[in-house]
Amino acid sequence: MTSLHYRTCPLCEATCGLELQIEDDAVTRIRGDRDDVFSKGFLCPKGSVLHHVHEDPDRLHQPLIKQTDGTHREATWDEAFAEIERLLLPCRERDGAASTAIYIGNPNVHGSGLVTLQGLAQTLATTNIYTARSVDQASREAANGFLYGDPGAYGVPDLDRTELLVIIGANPVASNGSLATAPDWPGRIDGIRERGGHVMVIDPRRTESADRADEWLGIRPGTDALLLAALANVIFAEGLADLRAANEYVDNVEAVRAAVRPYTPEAVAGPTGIAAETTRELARRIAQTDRTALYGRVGLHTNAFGTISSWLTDVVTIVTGNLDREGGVMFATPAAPSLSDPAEYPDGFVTGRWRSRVAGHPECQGEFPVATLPDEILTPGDGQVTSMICLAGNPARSAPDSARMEEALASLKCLVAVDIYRNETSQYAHVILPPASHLERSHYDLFFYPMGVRNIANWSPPLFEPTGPTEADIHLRLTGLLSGMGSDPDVSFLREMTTQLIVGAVLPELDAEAVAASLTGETVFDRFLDLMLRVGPYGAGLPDFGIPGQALEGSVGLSLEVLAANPHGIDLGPLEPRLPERLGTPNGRINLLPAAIEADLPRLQSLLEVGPPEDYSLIGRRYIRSNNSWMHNIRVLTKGRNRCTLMVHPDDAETLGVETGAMVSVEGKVGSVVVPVEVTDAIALGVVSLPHGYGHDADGQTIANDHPGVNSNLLTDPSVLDPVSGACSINGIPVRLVAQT
Ligand SMILES: Nc1nc2c(c(=O)[nH]1)N[C@H]1C(S)=C(S)[C@@H](COP(=O)(O)OP(=O)(O)OC[C@H]3O[C@@H](n4cnc5c(=O)[nH]c(N)nc54)[C@H](O)[C@@H]3O)O[C@H]1N2
Ligand SMILES: Nc1nc2c(c(=O)[nH]1)N[C@H]1C(S)=C(S)[C@@H](COP(=O)(O)OP(=O)(O)OC[C@H]3O[C@@H](n4cnc5c(=O)[nH]c(N)nc54)[C@H](O)[C@@H]3O)O[C@H]1N2
Ligand code: SF4
Ligand SMILES: [Mo]
Repeated sequence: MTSLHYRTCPLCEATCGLELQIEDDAVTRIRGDRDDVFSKGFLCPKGSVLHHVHEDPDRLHQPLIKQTDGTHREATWDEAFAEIERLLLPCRERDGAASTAIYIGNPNVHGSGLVTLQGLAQTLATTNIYTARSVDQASREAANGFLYGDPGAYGVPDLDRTELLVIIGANPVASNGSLATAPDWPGRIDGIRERGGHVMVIDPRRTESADRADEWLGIRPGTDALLLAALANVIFAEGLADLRAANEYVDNVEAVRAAVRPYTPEAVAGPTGIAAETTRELARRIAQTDRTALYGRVGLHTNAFGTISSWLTDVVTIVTGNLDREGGVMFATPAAPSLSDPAEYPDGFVTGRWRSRVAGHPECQGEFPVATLPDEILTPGDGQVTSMICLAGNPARSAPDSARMEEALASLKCLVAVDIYRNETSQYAHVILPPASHLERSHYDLFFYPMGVRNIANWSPPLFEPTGPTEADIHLRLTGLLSGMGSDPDVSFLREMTTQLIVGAVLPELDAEAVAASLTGETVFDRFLDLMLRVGPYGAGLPDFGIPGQALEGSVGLSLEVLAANPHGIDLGPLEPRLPERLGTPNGRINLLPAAIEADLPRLQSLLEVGPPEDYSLIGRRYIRSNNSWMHNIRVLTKGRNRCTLMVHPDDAETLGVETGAMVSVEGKVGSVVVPVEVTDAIALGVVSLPHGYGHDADGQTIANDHPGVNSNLLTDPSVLDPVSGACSINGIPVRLVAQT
């Protein structure tokens, strides 16, 4: 029997609708769902093989336990949790609660464990919390916190109404976009141009996005903050500043004018490699176009000036009157409100409430930079990390200085990994716990709709019955174990308690038990979602408990039931102005020069004095057919040419005496790799590019192991990071190149 099912793709931030054809309990085809209200049929090669992950013979179905000879053996779930109890609890007893670290990897933000993992982290009662955020968007979130009083207040480019889109250090045609949820970036970029608008890409590499845009500006890696400061400088100097509506709630504009005074286009031309006149013209264009959106991502956020760069992006947006304005940079109004809670910072957003033990890094949103995790594991003393839980992550490939990271992971007394595969990190795990697959769970993009370029709500039920515990139940069982309930706690009791605790936190005045009992949904995640949808801005309310619903034009208020009845999603319309009401700052206003940024600004001055680089500058890249350090075990995606190559400019290749296919040694401060060269004029002179997430030398993924590639993070220096947010510098790494004979 053939049937069609609809669900949102959980693999990246674009939230595409998929149409899955099922025959005899197997997926036989995945296409884009043409009726999806957001993606309208768009999908990428990864979405079309989502079922290959589900069916991958190397995907784990049973837990693995490490044996004394270092190899893993399959175990029952009871054995696995008994082993965790045997290893983890004595570590915590002996070394204290802070000695357990937790690492939360990227797929968690796409998963149904997003609610329960928070309880797990709290139960650990440790300051050693690490996530992929510090190799990603930490700096952007710090700037959100300082400016808008809420690290979760992401301004997104209003892609469908903008006239000028300036993309800085992002490649959405390959990545499908990030911190700006929009299926079909390629189509939306084309749309801007078809409307007579202009798209410009600022990137050291002429990327797939640059090829699709009107203009490409090849900047020297790590210098965007200077360019942005110069743009602000010109806008002020030429009298082009006009805050429009933001005048009513933005303070300290004059202080910013003074702060960017030294950064003239001439002063930044040397370090950025961008001619002064080009910078001037860009500044005028940004100010004089009616609707401009600046959009920065990984290339802008993950470097030593990440927070300053994020702030400056918003300074340019604000002083040209493009914040919170149609076609500019706007804030979504999600159906289920964002998970961040500005109430955590009653006196305004801060970092550095506590510091890491060894290197003294300030916490940011309660986390330390993952760059310093090996320090905490390898340095003896009170508070040393001796055990760790790794949730859907691969720090052995995604974090800086992998050689030292692996040394650290191998030294742990207890490492528990929750992962669907054995990977380069979980090879060191004492226990690996594999959750149910992406098709065996419900899905709702709690994390990504709050950064949508339209307001959308779409929920998908599980396609198949889970054959093992779900991610959330694994979190709950670990939480129970850590709370002294033994290795086999009553998970259904924990589900109920967790739901009631959530209700109590959201609606403290009501009877949590009664409200929880009234919620729809089979899982903690779905019941949480039902609650948040009901009390959200389009919600059905909880009439039985005196909470009225919101009137939705031509429709009933939202609840899980309503979403379940709409498998192609519900379009809640284009973004609407939200300021100043959205601000979480103590005085409800924006301070354009937050104290933490002002204190850090002298550091930017030093970047002006940097001379021409002696070494090459290494940057990363992403491919549409790859997903960070995984999905390399899916043959359809990995077949064809080797993508793990070092891109080199033709003139540099000539200097080095190498051609495409030649091997070079790439040598950085902390390590080196030998990799084949790909000569291409799509990269700036003096810059080389290597994708991250390769180096599959741990057994467990047959296809990935056959084409391992090299691990670019062997070269990443953990000591270079943004001191405000802890965002690590994974781009602009100085390297020497040595041709191999
Ligand atoms: N040099 C360099 N380094 C980088 C980057 C870069 O651009 N350059 N990018 C950085 C960025 S932006 C990020 S987000 C990080 C990502 O880094 P991480 O979050 O540390 O790791 P991933 O590579 O995403 O690996 C995710 C793991 O989760 C598993 N997995 C997939 N789905 C599920 C699931 O549903 N449940 C569970 N339990 N496991 C699952 C996969 O098998 C895989 O092993 O890497 C960062 N590192
Ligand atoms: N296919 C695919 N899609 C993905 C992922 C994936 O691995 N594969 N990962 C997902 C994740 S976790 C994330 S966070 C997003 C990331 O989404 P993006 O940020 O769009 O992806 P990147 O390819 O890392 O783009 C960063 C760009 O910055 C450029 N760059 C490097 N250094 C600098 C610099 O100093 N200045 C400037 N201006 N540019 C610089 C790089 O050349 C690159 O083109 O993608 C997500 N989507
Ligand atoms: S773009 Fe992202 S969400 Fe869309 S199909 Fe591809 S991986 Fe899935
Ligand atoms: Mo990321």
